[in-house]
Amino acid sequence: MAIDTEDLLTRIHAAPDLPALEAERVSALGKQGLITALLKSLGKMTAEERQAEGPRIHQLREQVTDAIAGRKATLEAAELDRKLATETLDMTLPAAPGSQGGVHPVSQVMDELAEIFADLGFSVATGPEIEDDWHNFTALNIPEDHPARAMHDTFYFDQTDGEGRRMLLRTHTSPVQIRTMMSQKPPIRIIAPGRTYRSDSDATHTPMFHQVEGLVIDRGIHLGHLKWTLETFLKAYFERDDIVLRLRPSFFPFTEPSAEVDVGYTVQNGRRVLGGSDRWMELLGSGMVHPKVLEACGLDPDEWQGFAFGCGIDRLAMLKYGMDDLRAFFDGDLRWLRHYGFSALDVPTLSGGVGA
Ligand code: 2NM
Repeated sequence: MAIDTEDLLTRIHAAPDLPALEAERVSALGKQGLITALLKSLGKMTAEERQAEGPRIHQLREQVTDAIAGRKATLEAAELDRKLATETLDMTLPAAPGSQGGVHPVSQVMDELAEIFADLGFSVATGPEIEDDWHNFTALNIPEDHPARAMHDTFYFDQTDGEGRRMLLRTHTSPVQIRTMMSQKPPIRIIAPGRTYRSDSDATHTPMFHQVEGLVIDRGIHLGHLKWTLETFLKAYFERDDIVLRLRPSFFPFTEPSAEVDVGYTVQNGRRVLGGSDRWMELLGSGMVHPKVLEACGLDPDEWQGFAFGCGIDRLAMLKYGMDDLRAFFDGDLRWLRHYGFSALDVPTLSGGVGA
């Protein structure tokens, strides 16, 4: 059986694309291929014939195999060049007018919080939503038999982590503060916004909700710093100078003393309008970080003090933008989103309208 080697190699080098090259490979080296047939013919030859033909056929196979590999590399490189040249995205193009999509009110409020607190020297800290019970409860001085740990409030996982710790969906963003205190040296000024989870569902509770907590650790920190910080934050957030706060004694395991923070409001045309001190509504929880929490994080309570606070972001959004049903936040109803959503191009800066 004769084979025109020159012709075969020319066809391989001229293969216009990968499928054409593959067809050449099959016709030469496939099960029914010419070179495969030559190799099979070796078995029927005499010893002398085989000695003469064997090396020639094997060399031919090697030559063709190399030619195919070389052509394949060339075609693939050309294909990549073509893609790089044609599949471009011009990042300088303006957004299409009337483009779909927008910023959810919760994201908008998170952006506003980051802006306002950045002006006060706070950075944004984040952490895992799947936590272990040490970071979520124990380090926060929440006792083993505390009702918040109960199965009916906390979503637990069946599995434990590698070290046998019980895993759960964080019930607040406080574990982020714990992780920050353990990994950074004071002074610390952070806010921790994010998703939190509790097994609770009715008109005013969704199983997933958003919280922002704040933490300041430094020397000589006291309740006065806490009250000023919250006042300054709320004045900027609600864009009103007449925000009045009232601190009521309360109890949290992780703060001592603890205070619930009420904000004054009036009712105008059936709507709550923040400002003044006509009526009060509870808005935040707060307090001085408990010495046991500081100690759990390796901080000496005689040297370092701090305050912390927390509140619901969904609640903050409802109050500022006048929504009345929490559940609508997570329904994904396009009409609601278009009505209450924000433009993706609307950057929330204090100078751009949000805040003082
Ligand atoms: C609140 C109310 C009061 C709080 C305390 C801490 C930590 F980690 F520093 F101990 N983080 N967050 C805290 C204090 C949270 O939310 C209603």
